[in-house]
Amino acid sequence: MRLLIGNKNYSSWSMRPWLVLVHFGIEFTEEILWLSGDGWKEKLRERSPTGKVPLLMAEQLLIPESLAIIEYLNDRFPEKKIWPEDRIMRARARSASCEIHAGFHALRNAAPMNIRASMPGRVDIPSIQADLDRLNLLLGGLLERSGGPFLCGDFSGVDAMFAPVAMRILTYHLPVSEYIQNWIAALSELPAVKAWRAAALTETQIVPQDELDAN
Ligand SMILES: N[C@@H](CCC(=O)N[C@@H](CS)C(=O)NCC(=O)O)C(=O)O
Repeated sequence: MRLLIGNKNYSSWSMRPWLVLVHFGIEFTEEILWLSGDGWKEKLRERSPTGKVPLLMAEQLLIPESLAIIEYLNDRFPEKKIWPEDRIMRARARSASCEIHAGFHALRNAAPMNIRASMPGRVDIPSIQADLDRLNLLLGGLLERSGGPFLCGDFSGVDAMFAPVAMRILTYHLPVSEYIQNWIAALSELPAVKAWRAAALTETQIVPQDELDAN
């Protein structure tokens, strides 16, 4: 099984299935396709049917889309319990995962993932306030119900789906509730998250469209 990903510093979508694979101890080979430099878009289109990463290659399948990859891993490795065991909790986890996959556009556009950067005050908070409010309500609700430390108790697919949001909160010092701050603290201690961030910090490539100060 191979996972094609983008730069660990920037590629928020790649981070999600990678965390699931690493955290749940599923063997795979990772391959990075840098999202900058001459002809990177063409190279990506040659490899990925959607022209995007992440892309999982497994059992003669090409599986694009982060959430679909996580669902495939859940089907193939049911013993790993990638989603919460409790059916009600699982429904909440999947619903929240779909919400971040399809929404939070203002937050995602205004605050691109850029792990190695520190840019407090660089994001116009009023322009993303509605997304921050929804985030506080959604994640706060999950954490309150589950009792934490992760969104549904133990680390699961929904934490992986929101992990890049945590990276954005850290980079731009976005104001969030204490519930979310505690969740980020727990997430930051997770070996898979530490490994991803450590690798991101070694990268030197620049993706200008994800650098707020380059725009
Ligand atoms: N909905 C997709 C989004 C994938 C995506 O947009 N990936 C970005 C990198 S983080 C990409 O490949 N961008 C290249 C491009 O848009 O040309 C998913 O969930 O995997």
